[in-house]
Amino acid sequence: MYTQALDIPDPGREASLKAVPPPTDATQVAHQARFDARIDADGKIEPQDWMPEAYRKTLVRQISQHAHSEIIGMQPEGNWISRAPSLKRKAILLAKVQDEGGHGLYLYSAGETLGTSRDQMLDALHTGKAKYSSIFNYPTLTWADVGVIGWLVDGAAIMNQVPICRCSYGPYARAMIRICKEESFHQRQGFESLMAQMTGTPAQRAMVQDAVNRWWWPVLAMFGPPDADSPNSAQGMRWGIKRISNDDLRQKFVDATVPQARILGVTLPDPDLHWNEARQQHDYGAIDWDEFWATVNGNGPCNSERLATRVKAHNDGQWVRDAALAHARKQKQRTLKEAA
Ligand code: FAQ
Repeated sequence: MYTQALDIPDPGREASLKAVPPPTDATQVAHQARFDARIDADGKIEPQDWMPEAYRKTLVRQISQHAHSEIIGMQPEGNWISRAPSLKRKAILLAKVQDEGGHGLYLYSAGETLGTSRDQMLDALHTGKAKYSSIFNYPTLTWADVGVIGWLVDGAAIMNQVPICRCSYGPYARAMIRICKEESFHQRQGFESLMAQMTGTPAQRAMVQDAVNRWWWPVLAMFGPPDADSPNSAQGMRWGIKRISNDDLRQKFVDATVPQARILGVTLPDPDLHWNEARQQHDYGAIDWDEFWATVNGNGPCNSERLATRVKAHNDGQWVRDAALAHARKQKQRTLKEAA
């Protein structure tokens, strides 16, 4: 269902590639030719390989935004760890939130292979210069929100991330393989939790429906702006970083989710959502892009709370980093002394 077997070619996209300055001297031209040939042959670029500066910059942007999304994404569900309704649900939720922290670590490590330090990436997050996914600026009001995040947010994340397992940059592609396996468990546990709630009382069913109503549209927006308004897509696809466009992934997600909603017994809050026999896909209603951009630009329901929590956690953890560095220094000195 969350397949990567879909590259949707669009020759028109070549025309809108971002202006990337061509190399000038002969060595650079040869490097560029080798790089282009490897991309055209669907090969991998590794950290030690020559790469255009714009490719490196794009990867640092996307990988660090992705890492930031994973660690900020721990907060909405983390809020519910102390209030999970049973020991079993608490253990599952703890494991899931820890997984998201782990995804952040793999991704910051992948970002570091491009020559940018974790401190630099975190500084960009903490000073509000770097983006993270819009979806994590929405509140988790009830326990049902935790299930809906697993079902819909992780479902959307897998749809977007499975194709990145085939990204042209080796360390990012390899990190995504494990991340996608874990996201798959996250999606299933969310669906299973909602299934349990939907077989409960009318109040529990109403709580699930209310959560679905609040999350559906922000989840659709999570795939990014429409292709026509996506400045990075054409170049990202030319470089094999992005394999499937924002709109095509969004469509695949809607088509995969409608039957799941039917099994759960919830209604997706879109009167325009229906099967289009001619297209063999679902039509769906208009996304509120003003709300999306307001959230991306810092004015969503929880942006300031999320960032403040993150900065506080970082500052509170300073003593741990200091202690680890002091210990490493001592160990190094001891090794040098022994060798002398
Ligand atoms: N939120 O030209 P495009 C998860 C920005 S992880 C905020 O289309 P691109 C796991 C975009 O950065 C979720 N900003 O850009 C989890 C760009 O701005 P810039 C994160 C957004 O890069 C689950 C501008 O709009 N996943 O959920 C968003 O080609 C549960 C124009 O956009 C990833 O990061 C947005 N939703 O495509 C954790 C996956 N969409 O940078 C906890 C990797 C767009 O030029 C609990 N990333 N923007 O200033 C990608 O696939 C891509 O970067 C896209 C955006 C598809 C997000």
